[in-house]
Amino acid sequence: MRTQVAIIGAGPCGLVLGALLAQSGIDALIIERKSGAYVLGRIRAGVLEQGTVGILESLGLDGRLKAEGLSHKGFALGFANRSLRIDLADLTGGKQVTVYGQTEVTHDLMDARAAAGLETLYEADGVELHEFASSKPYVTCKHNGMALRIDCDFIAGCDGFHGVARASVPKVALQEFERVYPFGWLGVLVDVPPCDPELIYASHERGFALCSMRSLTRSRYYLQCRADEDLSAWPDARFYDELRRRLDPQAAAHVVAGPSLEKSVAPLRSYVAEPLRFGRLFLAGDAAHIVPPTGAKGLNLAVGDAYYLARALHEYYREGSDSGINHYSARALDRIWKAERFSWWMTSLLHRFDHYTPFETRMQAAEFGYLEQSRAARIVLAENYVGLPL
Ligand code: FAS
Ligand code: PHB
Repeated sequence: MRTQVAIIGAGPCGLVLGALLAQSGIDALIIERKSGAYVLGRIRAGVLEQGTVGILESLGLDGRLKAEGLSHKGFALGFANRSLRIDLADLTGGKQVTVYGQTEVTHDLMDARAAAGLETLYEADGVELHEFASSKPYVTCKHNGMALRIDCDFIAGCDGFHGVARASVPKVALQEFERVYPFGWLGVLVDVPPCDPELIYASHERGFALCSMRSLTRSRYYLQCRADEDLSAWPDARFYDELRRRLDPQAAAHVVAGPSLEKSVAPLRSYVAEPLRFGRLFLAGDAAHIVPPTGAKGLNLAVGDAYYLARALHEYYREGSDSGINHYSARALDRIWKAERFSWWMTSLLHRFDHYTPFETRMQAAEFGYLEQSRAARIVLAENYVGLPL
């Protein structure tokens, strides 16, 4: 087979990249390890930045998003039995975020790709990357029992943190930055109305809790837990009891218990690989970086990388310029590190760290007190939360 760009991974990064390249008339084949149903079955992000919505709009993929997405102009921070509303619209000159699950974004992207007759190889086994240091890279895999070779001009590694793309780069060529947090998030998806119309990020001495949602009838709750938490020790009843203990009384009183549709533990880490280009191979999305979900940046960063890489490849194919592909890594990393900073800051502020000294615990309280007192501090939080400019 032959394509111009071989995209590894049909998550949001690979699918957005494929859609943007198609808009530029650039041929791209997506090669995905799992089935489409499996990809859709993963419950992940829930909050879209305005820039992400803009990119989906530019692709004509905002129909369902506009009909079903929830516009959120603020959220609450809870700390030591105090609550502080972060008024995003007021603090950012009118910007907001949209609550619309990653599952729905992926669904919309998949449907559009299929409708456009663009090919995705699902359930591709043994994907391997070859010769990406040369001008003639190629990908091999097994699909429907057949051994395939896909010759291409470029390979986009959009295959997530545990993918094959970054793993194909010689370790000596990579510089890796990582912080693994000493806890995880126990997440529950449940068909009950949210306990509050807006998200609540609650810091409590028992641990962090997040009240989010997917719609006005479907809630998404998270509890800070051990990184190696045993799911079987968390029947629904225990989850709701613990959630209520970490929330302010009013929010706690509005938590409706219901049978969980999904329950999982996600580890938290900050991670960046540098650089993001190796000859004809580019890394994008979780293949290149991971943020703790506290700042709701993971999905949005992945879409931002896809936007930058698509622009670079458009310049290469349509304008005959190498400038974009030569600057992709530095340009994407500049935005990635700022999102890493914000996600690390919000995680450090809101979570309970067993190893914290009394001094560090006082620093958390002072940080929250400063947010209460300073509009400037709230503006900094708000402009990062709604998303820095692309
Ligand atoms: P993805 O991991 O989504 O997609 C990569 C794709 O590549 C997958 O479909 C995978 O099957 C495929 N792949 C992997 N190896 C391959 C191979 N060898 N060959 C072919 N294909 C291969 N972000 C938030 O903002 N908020 C959240 O609440 C949140 N919760 C999360 C919970 C979990 C458990 C995880 C793991 C992540 C969460 N994230 C969250 C982050 C998440 O949304 C990612 O940022 C987002 O999925 C990134 O998209 P991609 O870069 O496309 O990577
Ligand atoms: C979610 O709804 O899954 C969600 C929302 C906000 C976050 C993290 C996760 O910061």
